[in-house]
Parts: sequence; C-alpha cells; structure tokens
Amino acid sequence: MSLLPILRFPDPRLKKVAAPIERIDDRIRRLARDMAETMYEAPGIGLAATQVDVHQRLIVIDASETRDQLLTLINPEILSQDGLQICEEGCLSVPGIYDKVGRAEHVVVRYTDLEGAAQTVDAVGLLAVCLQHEIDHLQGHVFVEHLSQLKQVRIRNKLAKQARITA
Ligand code: K2U
Ligand code: ZN
Repeated sequence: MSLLPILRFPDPRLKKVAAPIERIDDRIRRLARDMAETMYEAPGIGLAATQVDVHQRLIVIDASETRDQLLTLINPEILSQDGLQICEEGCLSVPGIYDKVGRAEHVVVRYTDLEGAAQTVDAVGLLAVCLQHEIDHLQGHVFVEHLSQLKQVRIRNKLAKQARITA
C-alpha cells in the first residue's frame, strides 16, 4: 500500500468534476486501499479521489470513534437531504483552516461498494457532514467556497504566505 500526495487549495485540479467509475477493477481496489491508508495517516475522517488527483467518483470515510469502520463509496449520490446543522469543518486540502459550514442534518446516499453491490447509507451528524463534504469534492468544490468572499481571500493569502515560507 502507498501514501498518496494530497492536493492543496487553491490547486485548480481540486475544481475538476470527477467521472463515474464504469468498472471496479484492481486499479480501483488498489486506489481505495491507498486512499484509506492516506486518510488514516493524515489523520482524517474522509478523503475523496479528487484530493489525490484521481478524477473518478470514489470516496473513503471512517467517522467512527474506534477508527475501524471504513466506508468505501463508488459513484455516491445523495438521494435525499433534510434539516440543517452547523459544523466546524476542516479539510486535508486546506491545512490549518477551520470554520463553520451549514450542511443538511440528514442525508440518504446511494453508492456501489467494492464488491459491486448497490448500497444505501442513511446518515445524520458527523457522518452526514462528511458525506456531503466528500461528495462536494467530487463535484470540484472545497468547503471554503461555502464561506464569505472576505474569508476566502484571507484564506488564500494565508496559504500563499505559508507556501512562500515553506518553499
Ligand atoms: O475531505 C477531507 O479533507 C477530509 C476531512 C473531512 C471532514 C471535514 C469536516 C467535517 C467532517 C469531515 C477531514 O477529515 S479534515 C479533519 C477533520 C476531522 C473532523 C472534523 C473536522 C476536520
Ligand atoms: Zn476536504
């Protein structure tokens, strides 16, 4: 297994819309394994293929306290959503930035698992937030886009300054 490099905001590749996965082959299975390893090592509770510069509709999530309930979702789609929750979000592609984002409290997501079986997950709370956050990534959206323009300018300036210091 391998750790994968994670794209950093505002890399334009994070804006690409991921393509549906047509066939679940060894390449997809290997990618899912490497994404899970990368997520656990970061550490994070989710990771989208977009973030590792693979523009296909695959996400991994483990929002469990015990860090042993890995979900691998191929071609996830939100079937229904309702309610509202405000959650402090961060992102492995936007290190050091955390802010409150409004998301649906409850989502029902349909997806295909690694065995090719159709699955549905009915989620509330942090898992619901993470599903929306990761599916946003597959659509080319990063959570900071939900913040004010002023906050986005400040974030870009802060990350650009960090990049100059570490260059
Ligand atoms: O997509 C990612 O970069 C992974 C995020 C997913 C996530 C962000 C906010 C809320 C839920 C999930 C990371 O796991 S960032 C680390 C983190 C973990 C829990 C809460 C906030 C941030
Ligand atoms: Zn993210």
